[in-house]
Amino acid sequence: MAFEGLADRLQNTMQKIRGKGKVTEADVKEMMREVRLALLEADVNFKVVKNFVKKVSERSVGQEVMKSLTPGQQVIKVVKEELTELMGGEQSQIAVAKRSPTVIMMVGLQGAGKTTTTGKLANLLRKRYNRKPLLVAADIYRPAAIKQLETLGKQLNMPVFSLGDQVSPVEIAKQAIEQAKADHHDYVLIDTAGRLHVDEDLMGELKDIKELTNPDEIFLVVDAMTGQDAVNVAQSFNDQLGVTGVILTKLDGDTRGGAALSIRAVTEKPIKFAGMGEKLDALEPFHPERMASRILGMGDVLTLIEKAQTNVDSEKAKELEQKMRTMSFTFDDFLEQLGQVRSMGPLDEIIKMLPGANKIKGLNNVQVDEKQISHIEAIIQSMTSEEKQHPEIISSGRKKRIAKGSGTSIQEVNRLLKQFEEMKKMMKQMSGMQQKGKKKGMPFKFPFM
Ligand SMILES: Nc1nc2c(ncn2[C@@H]2O[C@H](COP(=O)(O)OP(=O)(O)OP(=O)(O)O)[C@@H](O)[C@H]2O)c(=O)[nH]1
Ligand SMILES: [Mg+2]
Repeated sequence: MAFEGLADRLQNTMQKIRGKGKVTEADVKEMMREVRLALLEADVNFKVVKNFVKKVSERSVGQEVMKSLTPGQQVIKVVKEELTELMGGEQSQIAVAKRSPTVIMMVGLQGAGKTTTTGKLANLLRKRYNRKPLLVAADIYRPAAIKQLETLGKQLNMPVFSLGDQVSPVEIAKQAIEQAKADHHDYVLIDTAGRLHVDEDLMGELKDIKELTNPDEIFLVVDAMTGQDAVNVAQSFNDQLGVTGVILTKLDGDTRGGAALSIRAVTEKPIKFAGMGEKLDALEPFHPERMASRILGMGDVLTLIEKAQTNVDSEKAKELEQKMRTMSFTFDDFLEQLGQVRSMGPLDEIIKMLPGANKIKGLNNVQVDEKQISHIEAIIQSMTSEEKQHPEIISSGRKKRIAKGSGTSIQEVNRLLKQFEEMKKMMKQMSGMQQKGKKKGMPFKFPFM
């Protein structure tokens, strides 16, 4: 797993500060010492680390944190925001030329993953963006390079433009674009040969292709496993060629994360995609925020907190918590809570944002049945207020009435009653655990999951 060491260390550090009701400058200093070491150990560029630590420290001892009611959590929020910023802030989209085709050059060191990524990108462009790419075999140097791209083309059932290995890459690129226009391709992906940034002749060839084809994107393909070196190479490629974006490959491997965390800051070029495996569908648009969240092991809980802050009435939330503690939680409360949670967005989206959700197997595939939720609401609405307060009085006669009133079945009513009991039991356990200071490990399950 990528980022494992870094993630572990950062999460441990965050754990220490999370629950603090008061955060002193000394706490921040201590935390930042650990963050600094964690980043350096992950092979992040030292200047980048220095800058990052400075920014987080300044913000953490500032008003926004110290004066807040939950300073520990605010510090973590600052760390996450700065990590996101470090990786580019907003997600960066792929270019679209005003007039088709959009021309993309793939460049980078030998073995970085250019050819594979050319195939993956073509696949993604077709699948997600409904585009019609043309793959161009412009690596005339490595034996079997053309064959490799042609094989990918076959697997994808996409055309590959090639003129063999006796024609110059500049000429190949030029003719490929003409062909693309004739065949109405809207993207041209030029796979170039791997080369060293210090090889002047070969770098000159890339400049010639650039001059002639005027590409919309020059993607530098970078092997994330190479850490610090990748960053130096990237800087050199960028200086000579002016790349427009970076594609990080092999993020599925056990990279320490240095490249992912420094490359944007050093080159000031966005990371646009991430390769997550050898298969042709293993390329994802790069989301700085999600990556930061993943590194900090928090799912997307901050968005969740913000959503909750904007959607849930805090007085009511407090009242609800009190009820959970004292076990006086009723079906009325349940209905209200259901409404509040639903107002935050589609439930399966919300569940994915829960911390630790990435560690629970199968959770990514949870399907929340919205219809079932409506049934639950209907059942509760068909209860009398006495039944809602004291569900234990619901006899089989009453169940029949409720089922009829809500247009559901007795089985469904039974199931809800049972699940409600279980939920109350779980709440009791959870609030007991929280009081002992242990918050981890208790997966919360809504009855409609
Ligand atoms: N695990 C993993 N392997 C990858 C990824 N991307 C590429 N590879 C592998 O890396 C190796 C090199 O990939 P290529 O696409 O041939 O690299 P290249 O940059 O075209 O290499 P040259 O043309 O020789 O410069 C292959 O074995 C790929 O399967 C990735 O995201 N994850
Ligand atoms: Mg190649």
